Amino acid sequence: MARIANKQGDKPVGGKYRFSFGPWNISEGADPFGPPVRKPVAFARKLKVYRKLGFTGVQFHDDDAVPDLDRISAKAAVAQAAKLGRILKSEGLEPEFVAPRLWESPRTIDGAYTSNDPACRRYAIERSLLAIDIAAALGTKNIVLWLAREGTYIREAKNARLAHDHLLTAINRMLAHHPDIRIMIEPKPNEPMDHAYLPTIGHAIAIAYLSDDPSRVGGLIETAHAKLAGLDPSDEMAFALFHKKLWSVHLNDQNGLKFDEDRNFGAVNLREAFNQVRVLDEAGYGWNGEYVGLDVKTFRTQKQEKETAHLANSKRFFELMVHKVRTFDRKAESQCIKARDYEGLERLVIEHLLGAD
Ligand code: 3MF
Ligand code: MG
Repeated sequence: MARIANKQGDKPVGGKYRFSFGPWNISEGADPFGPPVRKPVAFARKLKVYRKLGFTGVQFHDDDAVPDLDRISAKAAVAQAAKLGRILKSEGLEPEFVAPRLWESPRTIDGAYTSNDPACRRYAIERSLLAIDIAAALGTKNIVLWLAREGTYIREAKNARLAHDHLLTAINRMLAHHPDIRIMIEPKPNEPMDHAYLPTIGHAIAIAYLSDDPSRVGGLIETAHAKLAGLDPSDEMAFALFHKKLWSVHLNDQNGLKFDEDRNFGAVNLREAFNQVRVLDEAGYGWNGEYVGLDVKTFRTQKQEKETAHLANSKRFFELMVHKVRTFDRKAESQCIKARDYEGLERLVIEHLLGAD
């Protein structure tokens, strides 16, 4: 088995953040109620956008990297991925991760790893092993599992205890397939499922410790997903950081408990954005090569000409927030904490965010 060449993690980047997104973040505006409203942008053209917007990391679904994956041979898929890896290099880009897309095939209708049909479960694992081969050929060791269809609409339809055993089996098969790959679970509590398995980072980390190699199973936290679970995203991140298992983030924002909005980072709740950046910056997130991923989508109402503005904007909001975090008066903060003057602390934070200090 060829070793994966890229050495993410070897080069501290000195507190300077590196940014990534996936091709799905330049979207055509389709939603469940209507067709696309913007013209598709060819993948090669999307790649040209990255550097222009100041991004260097590319996130992939397996079939973003190798289209029609289920219809070509594994050998052809790997060759195509290797070619794409060379293109990325020539564009000055790096693949951040590959995520097996396990939510579109007819064989994943009833779930992928947790399908009630053993043949469908086998398909899901085989496809995931191929995604690992694609990742290796592209030059990344990171595999993301967004467990889109693992869960139920009809609670009695699956044995939830057994479903977790199936998830663990799948994770262990992936770990055994390549000695370098590591798995990042991206928890999400609902949508498309009514209730998803592994809905929070706590669930993800619990299963990581049960796996055959806990050091290679961690998480990716998305702001909107944590908020959909009714949780504070910065506390979710802090929990994963405490376990040294926050290996990527999907920063964005979410306006309450509704469909997954993927709004611009910080656009809904500045204070929550402040606290996410604060937790990340304090913990040295990024020093081991982790990317700041922005899983943001522009609205359906956006015209084609500015269809990438949300990416540049979210990156800018993040950077401005880094400045806010680093210029926060820590001395005044600790005085407030020492005196248990939490009204004073609140005033300090809000005045700082409003630029009144
Ligand atoms: C769904 C998501 C996904 C994942 C992506 C990579 C389309 O809510 O956030 O974005 O991030 O599949 O895991
Ligand atoms: Mg995401």
